Amino acid sequence: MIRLSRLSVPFWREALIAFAVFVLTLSGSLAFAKSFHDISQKGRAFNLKELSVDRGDTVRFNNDDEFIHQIFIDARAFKFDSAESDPGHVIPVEFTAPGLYEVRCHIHPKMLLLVTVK
Ligand SMILES: [Cu+2]
Repeated sequence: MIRLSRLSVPFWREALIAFAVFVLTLSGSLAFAKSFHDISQKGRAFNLKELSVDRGDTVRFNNDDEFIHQIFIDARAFKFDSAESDPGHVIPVEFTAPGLYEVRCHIHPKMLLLVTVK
């Protein structure tokens, strides 16, 4: 009995430490959980004028028109230049740096979406 109780103290200490590490890892991954945001390209326009996302989030640009679109961002902190996207296709863009970005389509120069990345 004495031997068992001597053995069980370090076991429970290790179990508690392992549990604490597990909880911290879980809360850490929740804090950095990445989200997806859907934007529609329709009628030669984005369905929103502004969007706010968290760093690491992905914006999916859905081509809901009957002709091609494209996505480009040309900022110092973040650049993106997609291929042309056919109707029904999606361009995913992961925003990896905080800032305010002008998202445009080079085919339709009037298309503009302002994305704030926190
Ligand atoms: Cu376009």
